[in-house]
Amino acid sequence: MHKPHPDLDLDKDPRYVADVTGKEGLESGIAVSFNPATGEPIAGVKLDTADSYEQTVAEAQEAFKRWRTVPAPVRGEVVRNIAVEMRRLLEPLGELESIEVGKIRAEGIGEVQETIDIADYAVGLSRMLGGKTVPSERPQHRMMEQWLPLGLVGCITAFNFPNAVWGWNAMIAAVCGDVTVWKPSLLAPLTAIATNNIADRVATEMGHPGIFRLVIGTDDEIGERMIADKRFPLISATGSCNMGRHVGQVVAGRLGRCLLELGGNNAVIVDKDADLDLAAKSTVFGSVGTAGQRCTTSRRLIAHKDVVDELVGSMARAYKTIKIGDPLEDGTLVGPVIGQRTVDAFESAVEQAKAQGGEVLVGGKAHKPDGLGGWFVEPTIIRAPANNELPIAMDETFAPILYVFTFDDLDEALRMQNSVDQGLSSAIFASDVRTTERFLNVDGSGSDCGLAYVNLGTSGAEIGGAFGGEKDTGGGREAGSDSWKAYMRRQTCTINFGSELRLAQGIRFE
Ligand code: UN1
Repeated sequence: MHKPHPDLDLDKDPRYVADVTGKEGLESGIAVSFNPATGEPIAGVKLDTADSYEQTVAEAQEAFKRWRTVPAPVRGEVVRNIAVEMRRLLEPLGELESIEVGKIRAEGIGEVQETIDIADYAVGLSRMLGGKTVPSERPQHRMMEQWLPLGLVGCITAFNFPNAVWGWNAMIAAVCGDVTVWKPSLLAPLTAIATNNIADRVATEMGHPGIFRLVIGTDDEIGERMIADKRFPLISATGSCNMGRHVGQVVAGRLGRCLLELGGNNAVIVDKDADLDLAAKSTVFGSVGTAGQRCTTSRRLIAHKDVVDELVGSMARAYKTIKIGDPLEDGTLVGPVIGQRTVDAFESAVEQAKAQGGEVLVGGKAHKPDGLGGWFVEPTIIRAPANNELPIAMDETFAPILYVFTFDDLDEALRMQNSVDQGLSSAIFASDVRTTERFLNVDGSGSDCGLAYVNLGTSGAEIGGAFGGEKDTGGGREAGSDSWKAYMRRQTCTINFGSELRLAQGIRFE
């Protein structure tokens, strides 16, 4: 049986169910979290019901009325202490992620670091949530914008970033004066409970209980209720494009606001003058990191015909040395995928690619590391036929498959890169500034993605820049730049400090 790290206080949480067999269905009111490396149950969590959801949201509304009156820099002080506590618990929390979603240790810890980074960022932001003063056309008038707390933020997260994506939302929302109600993935509820409890405990000790709330349940029971609930002016949702399309429609139907961070189908272009060693190393991390389960994973490699063989050859050699196995063991670079459904999707994509003329250069099979009964696949490289037609590559398969295409002319490479429905992340490796500037062209004719990297891979964004993508990726921006504005309500204020009625547009009404 799993012994939760004592500092995480998981077993003190009333939702935590230590003894589970793994056979409990959701109808039992318990979601069982499985270790994807072993396939064994870790523990269960009690699901919310319609009644407990209602109570949580009602309490969150009360907490919001108090929290919004706290000055923003004082709210920042709460977030600062959350970051201190996250630093203390960095390792146990990162390891819990490894156990629950199969991230290798460095990536589990790296994810918690991302939450610490966003918390630090939010602390600074708490003193910078300013509006601007705009010149008025009328004498003795002042016009200005102010930013006000928005209310309850419904935060829906996926299994693959079970800590940081909440952090991007909750830390910014907190300094903005909002209350976050988090609906985590049922594949990673333990990380969610541990994470949320840290934030809630720190805030409560500082006299601000109830700013960070959790609702745990199925999409049908809790997710649908939340997205349709007018008490959430903002729903921030991360997940598949299909999920986002539905969330977007429901929230738009009640004229709420959505922040969507959906699928990616990210390409790396490698030109003939690129530093191939750098391109190879970066693309290996981009495609096999997190077992290919990042929205930013490199899924397509578009390489110049003069360098494709050398590049893919060195990547294939590197792939063969990658240790697949226990994510907590030293030296492992690829842990499990999240479950059997992912193994099935992986196998189906490989079969389709072969049927479409793709050639499997390395990998291509499900995998069983010694002594581990969980869900693993081999990192895979598949080369598209010479005509570059490989329809399966237009889909995002959430697994470590990299499809290789070849180009001769940069415009052709850009066309290929932009030809997918999603628009999250993109990268180019090249040495000629004319090539890289063509890729970043401010006229918009280069990469059509929300993230564009030069001489680095598609994944691994740092905090501070706005994160998100265009087209079917949903258009939302989180984690940096002016993304805080999504969590606030803008008010344009006009003040007449004279004693005459002056109408805009020069209208006289006498
Ligand atoms: C995700 O996969 O949903 O840029 C987020 C990255 C990470 C975030 C990924 N910082 O790869």
